[in-house]
Amino acid sequence: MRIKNNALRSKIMSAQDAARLIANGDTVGMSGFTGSGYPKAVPQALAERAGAEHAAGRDFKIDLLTGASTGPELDGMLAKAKAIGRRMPFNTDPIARNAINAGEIDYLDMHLSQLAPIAWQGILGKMDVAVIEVSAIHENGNLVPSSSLGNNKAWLELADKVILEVNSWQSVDLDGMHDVYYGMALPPYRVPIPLVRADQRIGQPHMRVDPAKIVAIVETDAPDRNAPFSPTDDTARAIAGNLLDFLGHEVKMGRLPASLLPLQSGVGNIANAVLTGLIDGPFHDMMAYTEVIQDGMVDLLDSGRLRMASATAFSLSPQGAERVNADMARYREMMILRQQDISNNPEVVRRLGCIAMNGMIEADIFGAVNSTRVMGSRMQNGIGGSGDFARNSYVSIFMSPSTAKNGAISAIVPRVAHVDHIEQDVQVLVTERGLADLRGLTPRQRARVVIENCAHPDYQPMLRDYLARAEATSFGGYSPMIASEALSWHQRFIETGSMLP
Ligand code: 0RQ
Repeated sequence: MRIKNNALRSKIMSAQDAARLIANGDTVGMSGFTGSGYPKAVPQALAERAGAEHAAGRDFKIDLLTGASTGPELDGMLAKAKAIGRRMPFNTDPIARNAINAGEIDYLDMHLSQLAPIAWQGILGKMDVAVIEVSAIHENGNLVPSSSLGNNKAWLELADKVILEVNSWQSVDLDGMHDVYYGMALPPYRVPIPLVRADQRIGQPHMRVDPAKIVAIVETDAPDRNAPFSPTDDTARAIAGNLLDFLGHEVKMGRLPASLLPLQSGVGNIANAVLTGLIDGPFHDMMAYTEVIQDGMVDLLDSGRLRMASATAFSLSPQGAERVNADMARYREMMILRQQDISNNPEVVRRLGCIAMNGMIEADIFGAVNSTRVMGSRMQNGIGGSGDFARNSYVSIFMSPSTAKNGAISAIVPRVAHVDHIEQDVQVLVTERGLADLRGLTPRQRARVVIENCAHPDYQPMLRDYLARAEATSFGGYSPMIASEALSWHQRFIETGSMLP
């Protein structure tokens, strides 16, 4: 039995009845981070309800706050039902993405560490309802989180009403994996977070909630989204190889310890390939202080190379989830899931000296990175945790294939069409062609290294030519540019379907 508190058992109801407790215009905080630990039944019932309200000619929309991305049963269904007004802080759902880009959803793309503090400041108004997935409820009313912790603690504290989904698909052995820290406060009462090692626990395993606020409990048995990874291709392997050579070189130079520093790894196939590559690398006794635990990180734990992974959520393939669920009691000894204002906390990331490894859409010759907006305007996903880590890490690495869309797009451009990470927050760029170590280089030096080491040969002559003309004609010589041409590659792609002339 997952719900051990008898008084709370009386609040069990259907998802449809629970969804009726959410009103048009409500601000709703839901659980969920990278497709794990999100509520599965109430959002679907809410989408049905929104459809019925709209059919009857009435408005029905909620403002939706989560940890990060969720699953098709949440973002997808609610977006399809046109039931989302404002959405933050991160989305990867394709239906919601289209609605965001069509201007139908007001999307706020935010640093993931900052949403809970901003909500606490009252900037987002009051939170009406929290809908939180848990894996169990203890006799004393404490909640065992499920496969993500995200902003759940904050939403439980801030919301007027709480709806819980108790999901029996989640392993009972998740109990004890989480570290919920109750010491956060807003300035001027904020104190140092007492975390000095990635493997340290500073809180308690369960979340607290005022039982009087719980208005509904819904029982579910549905799996997390768990998107499969594509098989690692040559490009991903080459990027991983370049990155691992760099890390090995840094150890040799005495700038990194042999066990490296806590690893942060973004999501996606390339990040996964890097983690898999580390299994055969020379590094032992590693730790991860990151956002998500993906399949590659589980492999790395099982190889014995990685000792401990701290994150806020799982982001596993279906096979990966099956494997971890079947052996959760063992993994619990090697994993800690924290709330995202701790997992991504700039103070902690800076103190631990994380090695940040994130994907990008494009970088420019000076090293500024666009992580979010295709051609400068179309939202892909969001900045996610990349900014939390990039600015504060010991070394900040961004990686991407050198081209996209079968070579029609260069990932190395004269100027990025949107800046998520300024050049000061980008120390290393990696593509399958090579690696640019930008530390200690001026903009003009950076430009040469980026073009020669990272750009695709189809685009190198164009980049060299642009730089030479910029150096000759630029208004200022510090970081040379030709303003009328800097974004012309993007414009050419928009007009012709290719950045190549
Ligand atoms: O488009 O889906 O239409 O095929 O972008 O690109 O190559 O599959 O790479 O999965 O690593 O994603 C930056 C989006 C990279 C990701 C980004 C197109 C490409 C494809 C995806 P299709 P790939 P990845 C921790 C850290 C921000 C959040 C973050 C991201 C699609 O890494 O969201 O870092 N980062 N979080 O074709 C046009 C280019 C392109 C391009 C790629 N230059 N121009 N399209 N694409 N480069 C995790 C969390 O925060 C939760």
